[in-house]
Amino acid sequence: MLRGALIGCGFFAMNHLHGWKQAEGVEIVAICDRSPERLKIAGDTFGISARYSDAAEMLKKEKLDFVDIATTVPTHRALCELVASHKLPMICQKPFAPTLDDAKAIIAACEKAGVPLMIHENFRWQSAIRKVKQVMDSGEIGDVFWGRISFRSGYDIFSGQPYLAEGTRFIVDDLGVHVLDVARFLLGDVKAVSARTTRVNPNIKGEDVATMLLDHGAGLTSVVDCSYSTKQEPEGFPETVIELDGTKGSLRLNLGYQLKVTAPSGTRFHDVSPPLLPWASKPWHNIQESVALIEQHWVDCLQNNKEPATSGRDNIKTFALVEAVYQSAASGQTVALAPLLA
Ligand code: NAD
Ligand code: 89V
Repeated sequence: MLRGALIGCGFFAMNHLHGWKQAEGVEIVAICDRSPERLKIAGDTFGISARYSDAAEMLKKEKLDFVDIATTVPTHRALCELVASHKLPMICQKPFAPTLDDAKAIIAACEKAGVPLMIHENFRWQSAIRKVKQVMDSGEIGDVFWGRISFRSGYDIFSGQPYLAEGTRFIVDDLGVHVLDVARFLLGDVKAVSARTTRVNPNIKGEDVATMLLDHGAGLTSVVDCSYSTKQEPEGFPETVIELDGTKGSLRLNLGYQLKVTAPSGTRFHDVSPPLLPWASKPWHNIQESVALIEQHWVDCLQNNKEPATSGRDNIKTFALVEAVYQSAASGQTVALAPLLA
């Protein structure tokens, strides 16, 4: 049984703890949060008695196999470097780090310590998105030459995550990072990006609408678009809509988790709704399911010495895309990815 510790017991960490409880071969034996209230809620809800307000103290005292970091981004580098100094494998929530240089430093610290690093980039683990990948990989729609990955909503994200209203960067940093990762997962790495962003909601500091054109090379392009200012019926939160055109057919993942596949054999429909896990609640259940799946993947990777799908080395390519989008939106120019990853 792997022994894990969780740092950060806030809003989203409750999903981590439910996911860990459901996962096989793992137990969260200690938790840490600077806030006594958050520690008490998490500790009492999940029956965890080893509680710490200081991560350094927890790492000194506990016998652990890994650490799960679920704090917000300003703390990621310091906490990852601390965990690496104890030579422990770690998961770090998205977004990876405050800057690209910080993300590179985290990767370097983990490689120097010889420990695995997984970024908790969970959208690609949503079962509807995995079904899309499965259809693509079957070859029945042929070679995909165009895609659109879209997340548009008017959901009040700020009540659960108030810090999102405060940053000068918002939707690309917080949500776009997931949607850009889905684009990479389905269509491959990106060579260059061109983007435009704007702020519609006057009550927040950052941008809440973004439109991005990705060049995946070899003529394959995709459009990634995100909005938190879209009033629509039905409300789409938190679903990712996907359109793919291939040389033999096409695929549409529409709102309501309805997948339409057009292939040479005809058109068919699949309901790819995620399961409602016993601890989950709508409309968050697709995200909650993906948390459980990525955590089980981590256990599998640690037990079998495999590299996580969203390792630091993989996820920095998604994180660099976010930086490229902001650079392109600011300059109005197309931005190449290679220099950012050098
Ligand atoms: P939050 O503010 O509710 O929780 C963060 C917690 O970390 C707080 O309780 C805070 O006291 C604690 N904390 C901060 N620094 C600490 C430190 N040095 N030591 C110990 N505890 C510390 O934030 P949240 O909404 O839960 O978001 C946390 C992270 O999860 C963010 O990076 C966010 O982007 C990410 N997130 C991911 C998803 C997803 O689908 N992957 C969804 C929501 C949030
Ligand atoms: O990932 C996040 O931090 C969330 C959500 C998935 C809703 O975008 O804000």
